[in-house]
Amino acid sequence: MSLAAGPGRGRKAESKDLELVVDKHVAYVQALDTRRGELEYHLTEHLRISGIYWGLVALHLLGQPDALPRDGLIEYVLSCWCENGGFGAAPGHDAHILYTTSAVQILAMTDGFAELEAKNANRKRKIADFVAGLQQTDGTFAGDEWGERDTRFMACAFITLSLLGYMPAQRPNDNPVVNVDAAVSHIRACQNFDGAFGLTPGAESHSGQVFACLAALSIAGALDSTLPTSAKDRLGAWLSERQQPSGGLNGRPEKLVDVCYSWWVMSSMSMIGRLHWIDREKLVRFVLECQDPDEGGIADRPGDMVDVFHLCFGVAGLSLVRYEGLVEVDAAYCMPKHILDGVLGR
Ligand code: GRG
Repeated sequence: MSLAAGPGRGRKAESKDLELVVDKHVAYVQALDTRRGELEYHLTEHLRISGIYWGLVALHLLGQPDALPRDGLIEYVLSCWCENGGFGAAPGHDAHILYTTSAVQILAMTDGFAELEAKNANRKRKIADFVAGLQQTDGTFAGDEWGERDTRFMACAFITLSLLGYMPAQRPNDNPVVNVDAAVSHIRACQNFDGAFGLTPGAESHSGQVFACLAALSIAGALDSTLPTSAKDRLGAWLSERQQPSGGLNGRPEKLVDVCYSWWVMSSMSMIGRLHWIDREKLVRFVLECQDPDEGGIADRPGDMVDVFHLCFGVAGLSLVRYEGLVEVDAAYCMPKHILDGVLGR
């Protein structure tokens, strides 16, 4: 649905007098790049390309995919390319899998793969080689040449490879040797007695890691074989306990609620088919309470400073629970579903 809206118009109030201030959020994202005089702009340079991904996802889901100039986005992404095949967070920064994933997601959302390959027809393959080269013998992925490992990087690897068409199942005869079975075995080893997943085997369960593991399993086509119904029930029970009396969700027991868990928890619930195990109305109300109704943007909790990370994951969480008028999001990729249908040919 298009959002041809006048200034300040919000989405139909779903939660008593609260409404999603769509136009304010769009204007908030558009203004981010004009704040170069502010200290915060420079302090966040180390994650700039992910910031662009968060803003672009929010715009797409809000129904305003063209609110940032396409050519400028693609030019910026290409300026973050590194000779080793990955992307850094900003021009001149070292390549890392986190920023490589954001770069490829932006290119997918802007239909920019032709521009990526315009100067060098092998760039997709070079990115795939960079990602594959980060896999370790135990199936884990390092984030960069320095070797830190984390289940997040597996999700990044599979998101990136699949968007480029380089998962082994997509291109069996021309593949940069990724061992999907070893990765899946490692994810299984990260599952805890409570049904949830941690950063490494034995590490505390955290809903962000649950998302990362389920996204990787889902893209690898191994979700159902890894999690039978009883395992989904146990995980779903742990995830449902993340909802607190305020309606917001936390990432693990005894921690504060945070809007971003409307994504990490709810996308996980979606992937295991248990979205309805959360009180939707209370969650929607909590997310709407975290908006800045005047300037746009969403904060972690009501009254806090807004930022584009929480805007992205707040809006994406609302999309998962089918908030009226939002474009449908894909739970494993955190990108518009219709774009993935095109890129993945599904
Ligand atoms: C495509 C969306 C997308 C992601 C790619 C990077 C990644 C794969 C997944 C990240 C998953 C993750 C670990 C999310 C959690 C982020 C977060 C808010 C961590 C905060 O952790 P703590 O310990 O906070 O600081 P708590 O709330 O536990 O106190």
